[in-house]
Amino acid sequence: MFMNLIFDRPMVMGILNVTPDSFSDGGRFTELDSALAHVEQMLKDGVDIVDVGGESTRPGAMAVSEQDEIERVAPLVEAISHRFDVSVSVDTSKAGVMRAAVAAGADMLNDVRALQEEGALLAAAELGVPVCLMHMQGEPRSMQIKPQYDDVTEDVLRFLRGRVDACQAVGIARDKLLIDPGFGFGKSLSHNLTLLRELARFKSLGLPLLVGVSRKSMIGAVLDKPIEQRLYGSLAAASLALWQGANIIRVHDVAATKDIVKLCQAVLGVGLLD
Ligand code: 8Y7
Repeated sequence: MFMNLIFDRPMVMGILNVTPDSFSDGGRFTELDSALAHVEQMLKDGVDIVDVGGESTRPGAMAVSEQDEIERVAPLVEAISHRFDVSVSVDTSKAGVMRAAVAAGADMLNDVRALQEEGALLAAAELGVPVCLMHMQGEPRSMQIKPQYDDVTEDVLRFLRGRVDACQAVGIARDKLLIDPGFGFGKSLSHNLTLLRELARFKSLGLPLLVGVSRKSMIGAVLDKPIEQRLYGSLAAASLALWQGANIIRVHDVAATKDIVKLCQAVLGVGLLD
């Protein structure tokens, strides 16, 4: 289903969170049902890719077992890919989840650990689907404690170049890769703002660029606003990213983002990848 990574226009990736339900049996059906209703709404709003995640990677979050993650993600991926004509991305770092997700119909992998977990490189190479390599300093549990860089953009670029090389070394074709500087993942406010200001430098890798800033703390810190009041700030940040060549914007608010993508696209015209 995935359009073989032709980025002639910027795309919107809608975030679908699979929240674990405290009700063991009864909860499952409503959980799946409300997730599918959310996908349906995102499709009406013009979403291009739905990103399904079974592990919380929010700052301070705890790890989830592979089995739990598979049980959360696989049935949902299967239901979405059977029911809807949309590309499905799975947000995971675990080789077993990657295999189960692609078997269930996932079109793309989104790994905040850039395939550094045991067996992940090999799994991605075997599965042959596109993979987004994201930069993170540290682990979610502790990454915001004291992030440090010599030159944040240069350091993140060097890391991503290294991961692209590691992928190519195990036979993952370059045209299957996307990169993402990982806003908010082991970065201070000033690191995040610098990365956004210098985002165009990531185009030097010649790979599609994915950006996720939706409702993140960097927006909250600048505006001094809680999560539910960060939409306008998120749209401004997404516009700045699009202006510098971002190819996919990962967001909660699909309809609003679709408007600014169209606007940016109209101003930029063709040639968004270079
Ligand atoms: C990102 C992400 C999250 C991001 C990519 C949140 C899973 C935190 N952020 N994946 N995931 N890029 N590629 O606030 O920025 O959505 S989770």
